[in-house]
This record gives sequence, structure tokens and C-alpha cells, in this order.
Amino acid sequence: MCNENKTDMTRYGWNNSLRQLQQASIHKTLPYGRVTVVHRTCYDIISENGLFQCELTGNMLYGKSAAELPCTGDWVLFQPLDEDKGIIVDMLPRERTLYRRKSGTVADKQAIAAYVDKAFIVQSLDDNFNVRRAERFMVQILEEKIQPVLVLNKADLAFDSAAVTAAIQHLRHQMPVFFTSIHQPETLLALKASIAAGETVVFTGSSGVGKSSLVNALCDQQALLTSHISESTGKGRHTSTRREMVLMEGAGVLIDTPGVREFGLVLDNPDLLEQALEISDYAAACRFRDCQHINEAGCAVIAAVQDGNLDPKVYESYLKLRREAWHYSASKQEKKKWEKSLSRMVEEAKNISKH
Ligand SMILES: Nc1nc2c(ncn2[C@@H]2O[C@H](COP(=O)(O)OP(=O)(O)OP(=O)(O)O)[C@@H](O)[C@H]2O)c(=O)[nH]1
Ligand SMILES: [Mg+2]
Ligand SMILES: [Zn+2]
Repeated sequence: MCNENKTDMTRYGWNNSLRQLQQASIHKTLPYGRVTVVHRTCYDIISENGLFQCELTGNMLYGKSAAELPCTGDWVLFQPLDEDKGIIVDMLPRERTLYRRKSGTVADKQAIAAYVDKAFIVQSLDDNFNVRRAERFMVQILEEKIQPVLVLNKADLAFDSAAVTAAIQHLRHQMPVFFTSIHQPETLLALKASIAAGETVVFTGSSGVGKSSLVNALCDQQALLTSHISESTGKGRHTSTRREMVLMEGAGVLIDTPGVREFGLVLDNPDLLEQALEISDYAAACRFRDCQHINEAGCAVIAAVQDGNLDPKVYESYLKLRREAWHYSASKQEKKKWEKSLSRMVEEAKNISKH
């Protein structure tokens, strides 16, 4: 057997537990691969035999919402058609997937990346720095048991270090914080060292904070276009338009994403907010077990705000994110009910037309 030309898929995160999932599929004899880029109708799949451009079988499309179709990072089984084309016939059950609420909808999810170990919340240390937004990303990431990491980029710019440090103090228990600059390579070493072989890291954050620049710098190559490059070619600002996976030499894989203007929560477990924002210790001391921490007598959370132990801004952020999480779950229930009654109506109409 000659394995010389095979891609070592463990570098892309392939492992024994994924192999077991593959064995459970009726298509287990087919080659497996990982989605590196999603195009409009086809997918780039990296596999032991190199890169394949694949489409989906009709079966895989049937009855699925957009969020259930393969996204960057998903593992799939595919039927090769020739040396670089194929058809995806199955997808391994998803784990550790980062979702967000699809813009302009109340209850539709959008899958950003699957099988993620770490999510870098990237902000730049200029006007973009915003603790409340960091909290928002963090809770959604924690929901999926992905490790959040705060990356504060453009540290070469002038910023108020003491103010930034104080503002993120309460988040440090949940996630490590890195100050980086693509113009100061030494600041990237620690970030690089934090990524282990076979790990998958997704980069999230607003447009222009330097996600693609950081991916390029960590991979020591210009794998992705950044606004810097296209400015030099006179093509104006380049902003990433797709989610794309890049292999890091000797370590994991990095998934770059386009900047998002808003990152809506899709939390199925709003209780997590208390833990994530370090409110649960106070909440445990409230007089009523079902205390909502709004205006109840004996509320230890409100007392903590009044005593100056809990930052009122963190408390307000908690209430705001919780309202949003509740709104999402209520809308989701409504949508399910509506879909059920719609399919019942369709069935009834079919029965009537039979008679
Ligand atoms: N001063 C400074 N500029 C940076 C740094 N990192 C990135 N930039 C610049 O910021 C601009 C935006 O960088 P990108 O990497 O394209 O940002 P992005 O987050 O990928 O943006 P989108 O693709 O639109 O989401 C470019 O002009 C970069 O050169 C940094 O550490 N310091
Ligand atoms: Mg980009
Ligand atoms: Zn309370």
C-alpha cells in the first residue's frame, strides 16, 4: 500500500470517536471528509485523497432547514465521481456547533461552524472594543460547550489599558484573554501556542477587527484576502464573504468568518446566563427559588448591585440577554406549533381530495 500522497486527516481533527460515528452510518464504506468551504450550491471537502468539490444528494436536502445542511467544519461521507468531484450522501451527527440567529428572523438559526473546540471572539482595541458584545458571543459559545477565548487585536494602537483590563475582569474566569497585534509578531506566539494539534478554532467578531489578518499571521501565509491586500492592489476594501477553513502548520485548523453586524442569541438554556456572567452565586441566596431578580423581596442579586459587589452594567446586560433568550425560545415554540398545524392542514386537504 502506498500512503505517500494521502492527506493526514488527523491534522484536520479526525479521531477515533469520529470513526465510530462513521461506522454507525449506512454509508460507512464511503470515504469521509471535512467541509472547508461552503459555496452557493456546492461544498469543498478535504479528504484523505485530497480536495473534492461535492454537491448534496436530493435525499440530504429533503425536509431540512438551511441550518441543518452541512456547514464549514462538518464531517461528511461522500461518493467520489472522479478524482476531484463527488456527492455528499451523509453527514456525521453534529457536535459543538456555533449557531447564531439568522438576521431578520426571530427564530431561525444559522450554523456558523461545526466541531469547534475554541471560538476566538476578536475585537480591536479601538472603537470596536465592547464588553457587552463580548458577553453576547461568550454565552452563545458556552451554550455549545465550546471554549471561548477573547482576542483583543490591534494592540499597537493607543488604548486605555487600565480601563480595558477593568472592563473584562468578570469574564476572565470564563475565558483566557490575549492582547495581539499583527505588527508585533511576539504577541502572536502565545496565541499560537494555545492551539493544539487537531484542534478547530473559529474566528468571530465584527468586520475589520483583523480576523483574516490573524488567521494569515498564525498560518504564516497569505491564505486569505484582507482589506490590507486589496488596498495595495487598488481594489479597495476587502471584506471576507465566506467561512473558510485554513490548516495551521503543526497545529490545528482555523475557520475564518465574515464580520457580523449583529450576533443574535439562540440559547436553549437561558439559565446558563447566570453562570456565565457570575450571577449564580448571588442568585443562590435569593429568598425565593424562582426569583427573577427584577423587584422581588429578598433578592440577593439586586442587593449585590446595591452593595456595589455586582457591576450594574453586568446586571443590565444579564437582563437584556435573558430577555432575548426568552424571546427566541417563545418564538421557537410558536413556530413549531404553527408548522405542526400547517402540516395537519396539508394532511387533511390530501384526505379530502382522496374522497
Ligand atoms: N493596526 C493594526 N491593524 C490591523 C491589525 N490586524 C489587522 N489590521 C488591519 O485591519 C484591517 C482589517 O483586517 P481584516 O483582517 O481584513 O479584518 P476582518 O476581521 O477579517 O474583516 P472582515 O473580513 O470584513 O470581517 C486591515 O487593513 C488590516 O491590515 C493589527 O493588529 N493592528
Ligand atoms: Mg476577513
Ligand atoms: Zn433574585
